[in-house]
This record gives sequence, structure tokens and C-alpha cells, in this order.
Amino acid sequence: MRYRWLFALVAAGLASQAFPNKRIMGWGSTRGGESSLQFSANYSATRTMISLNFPGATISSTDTIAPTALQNVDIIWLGVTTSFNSAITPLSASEKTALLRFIQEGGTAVLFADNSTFSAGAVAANNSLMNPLGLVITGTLNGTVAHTFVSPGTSPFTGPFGGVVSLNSGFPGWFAFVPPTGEVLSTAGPGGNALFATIPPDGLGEGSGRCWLFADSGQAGTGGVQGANWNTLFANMIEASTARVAGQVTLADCVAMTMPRSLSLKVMQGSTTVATSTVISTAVTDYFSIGIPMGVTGAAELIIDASPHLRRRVPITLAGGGLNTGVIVIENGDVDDSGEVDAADIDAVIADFGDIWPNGDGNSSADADNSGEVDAADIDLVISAFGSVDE
Ligand SMILES: [Ca+2]
Ligand SMILES: [Ca+2]
Ligand SMILES: [Ca+2]
Repeated sequence: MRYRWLFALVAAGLASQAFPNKRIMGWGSTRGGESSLQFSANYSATRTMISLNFPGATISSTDTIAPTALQNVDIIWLGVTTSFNSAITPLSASEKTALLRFIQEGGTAVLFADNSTFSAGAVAANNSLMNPLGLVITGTLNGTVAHTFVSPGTSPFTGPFGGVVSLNSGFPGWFAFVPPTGEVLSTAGPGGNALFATIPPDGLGEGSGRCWLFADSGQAGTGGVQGANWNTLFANMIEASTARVAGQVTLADCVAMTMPRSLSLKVMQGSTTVATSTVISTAVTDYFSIGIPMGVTGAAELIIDASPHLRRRVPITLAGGGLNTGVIVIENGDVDDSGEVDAADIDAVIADFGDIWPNGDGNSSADADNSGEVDAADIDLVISAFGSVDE
């Protein structure tokens, strides 16, 4: 029991690490060239817009998409063009996985593909960015193409930073397929090809963040399509994005991760549920995050539960954006998930004694230490945690 209080103190101390505003990450110059939000000269007006409208916002860069790089990020901003005729190195398999997981765990993605012919590498780069989200990008539309807004009076064409009157793209591609959970926001002419689409929150699973998806990277380039209308659109998009409460969870007393464990996450303010999500943990200490609406402020609780682990309640202070909780440890031993480590849990281990996972046929939580076998170590674990209860 004693160490539980130590963990509580650590978590309370870390909870003060609140970030007051949007944390945006894009490509570095090496990988992204002109698509680097932080460094590209073509994004200077956009950077000015962000600093004016979101004074606490930070813009950072990475040349590799990985869970560690994305830990303290609310919005990822990636394009495929490194110049008017060169493309990024396509996202690798692990980068696609990391990008998808970032979105599934509440992150907001702003992604710019382009036409299929601007570079020999165009198709591979486009596909690597859009296919993981279920979209198909194709083709080249010649010249300057005006956007027709599907619903002009709605976000992000209107919003707290004003109305978007018109948008043009130069030589865009188009989305040949947008998944049913997505929505086309603008087309090349009435009923024409899709130029701009979104996947709303929860569209890629419970708790997933919003995706803003463009069939052109001209906003980063030199096609003459930058300007107030694009930056008004971007401001409305950033305002409408979610923030991420992120950190790491350690599943106490696990010696391996033979079976992935499902983490139930919830952010509450009093009796009000701010956000809920489910995250699959595949490491004893694994990353988690949960998207919450931007602008939610004040005292809150992050509630984490799993099986055979006990529920933890971690006090956090929301400051309008995301925050990092650091490492949170949840206690083991509640095999039957009753909320208390008690004699029933010993009985539950005995009932499945000898089961071998991942091919067991009983309760996989009976293998409390996740070693792959329901054995004496699991009984010892329950006894050592005996009497502990859900917070
Ligand atoms: Ca539990
Ligand atoms: Ca129990
Ligand atoms: Ca075991």
C-alpha cells in the first residue's frame, strides 16, 4: 500500500506540467523541405497567423514520425512536397502505424497530399500519407482550381477567426475515395472532384482526433495560393482541434506482455465526462493519450482502469490545451475486476491454473503477471496486493 501513496504524489507533481495552448509538430527541413511548418519560408505568413491567434502555441519539428516524437503534440502538420517538383521520402510502415495511433489516441492531423505527377516520387508519397486513413488520392487537375465549399456556412469555413470567402489550389490531385466516416468539405466545382476532406473525432475509433485532409500542398509551396483565406481557414481548423492528455502507464507486476491489455481512459470534471477512450497497451510501460476539447480548463481527474489492474484517479489541471502526466503506475491483482484484490481473485487464479497464453481458454487476467502461464507467481502477486481497491 505504501508505494501507492508515493505514486500518487509523483502524479500530482507532474500534473502541474500543463501546456497552455496548441502544440503543433511538422516536418523538419531535412525531411519536409518547403512543407516544414517551422522552417519553410512559404509558411512564414502561417507562422505569423499562429503566433497572433494562438499566443501560447508551439511549433516543433521532426524528421521521423515515432511515438516518442509525438508524445507532447496536439496537432501534426505534414505535407508531401519538399519543393515544386520533389517529394518527401514516403512514410515507412512504422511511421504509418505511429501516425494512425497518434490520431486514434486523440491527435489532430493536418495532412497535405498533392497531384500524382509533380515528382517521380509523388504517388508513393501521397499514398503513404493518405492510405493509412483509408483515403485514395489520385490524378492531376491542371492550372488554378477554385474550391466549391460543400457547406459554406459551417466550420472550418466559418469560425472564431472569420469567414473563408474563397480558396484556390494550383495543380491539385483529388480524393477518389473518402471513407464513410469522413466528409468531403470542398470540391473542384459543383459535384466535382474532392479537394478537401475531414474525418471527424471518433471517425477512426472511439476517442480518435480530427483529420483535415488536402489533395494539394500548394499552401506550403509557391503556387500563389497562400494568403488570408488559407490562413483564416487554418486558424479555424486549429481552434476546432482537440488537445491531448498524454503520458505513460506502467502495468505493475507484469513480467512480460504475453497478452495486450486494454486501458480504459476517462477525463472527468466533477460528474461531467470530458472525454473517454480505450487504448491497447502492448508494453509493460506504454504510451497512452486521450483527446479532449481545446479550451477546457480547470481541475479534472484522469481515470485509468484495466484488468487485472486497479483503477487509478490522477488529479490534473487543464489549461486549455494538452498536458503530459508522466508515468502513471496502476496496481495489479484484481483478477476478476471486482474493484478489490480479495479472496475471489485467488480463487480465479486457481480456477484457471495451468492455462497457457496466448492460447488459453479461461480468463487471461488470471495470468496476472502476463508471463504466459497461470502459475504460482500469479497467486503470490494477488496475495501481496491483497486488500487494495479501486480509487
Ligand atoms: Ca480493473
Ligand atoms: Ca477482485
Ligand atoms: Ca503468470
